[in-house]
Amino acid sequence: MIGKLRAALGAHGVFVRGVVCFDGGEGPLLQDGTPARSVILFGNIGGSIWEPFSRWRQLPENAGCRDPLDDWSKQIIEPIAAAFSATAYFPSDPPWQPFQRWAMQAEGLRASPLGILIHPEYGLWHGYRGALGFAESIEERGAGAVSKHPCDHCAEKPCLTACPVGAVTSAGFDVAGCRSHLRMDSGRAGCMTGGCLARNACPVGTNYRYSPAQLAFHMAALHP
Ligand code: B12
Ligand code: SF4
Ligand code: SF4
Repeated sequence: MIGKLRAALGAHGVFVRGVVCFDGGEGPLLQDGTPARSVILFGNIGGSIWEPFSRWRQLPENAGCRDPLDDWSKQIIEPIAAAFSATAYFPSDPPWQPFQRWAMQAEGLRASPLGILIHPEYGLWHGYRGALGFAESIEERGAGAVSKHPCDHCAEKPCLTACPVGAVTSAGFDVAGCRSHLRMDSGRAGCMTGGCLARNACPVGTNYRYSPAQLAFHMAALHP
């Protein structure tokens, strides 16, 4: 099944990111109200989704979408959910499913000071586009294999000094401080156009960094 999912989603730049198995009713609820025994996570690696998504977005029928990336993700993942008799979950749909907790279990990732999970190869340049829940356990060889945490080996930690308003600290991320800066002229000209300066400062996975157009898109989607 994993091979079929990889083939179906790969053309869209969406990758199978890992599998989580649950015991004792801990999984999210399936459509029939019973708890899932496993979840398969899907996401982008670097700018993998940007070209397929941008082509879709340029079609006249998609011009008026309010949340185009969420709509695109649903258009490609929901039919696959139906074909596999699975329940689809999406990161922006309330109630928020614990995508990051699942990714920590599935891929062995840990959080960076920014709040987003860091991958030893892709750095901060990856995200989650959806997940499928199943009534049965799915074994995936290699799941949870990543154990190295890049932040433990990063002596200078430039992400902690790059934010102009000090919103990224080792104690956590100051959402309100970040938001108020993004509303100012300096924030509009800086982070809103070129992306979060703290994220950009991270030396890990720079080959996977998003293009300027993708960075600006995500910032606008997050802080309309
Ligand atoms: C709410 C939310 C935010 C809020 C955070 C508010 C807060 N203080 O919690 C805001 C709007 C600030 C935010 C910002 C960003 N987010 Co956000 N966000 C979410 C969302 C929708 C829900 C998180 C949540 O509460 N989950 C519920 C709990 C139960 O799940 P959990 O996994 O157990 O909880 C984890 C999080 O709460 C996390 N956490 C705690 N505090 C913070 C703070 C921040 C900023 C983040 C990102 C996470 C985080 O720690 C928990 C780990 O166990 C998730 C999608 C999702 N469903 O997970 C995306 C998500 C976490 N965000 C993501 C991203 C990429 C971002 C941004 C970089 C977006 C951008 N600009 O491009 C920024 C990062 C900050 C910045 N410098 O701009 C990605 C992270 C991918 C990754 N590699 O880990 C996610 C998974 C969405 C996705 N489609 O992939 N985000
Ligand atoms: S700059 Fe260093 S501490 Fe900050 S996220 Fe990157 S690896 Fe982690
Ligand atoms: S987006 Fe800008 S203000 Fe917000 S945390 Fe990143 S660098 Fe700081």
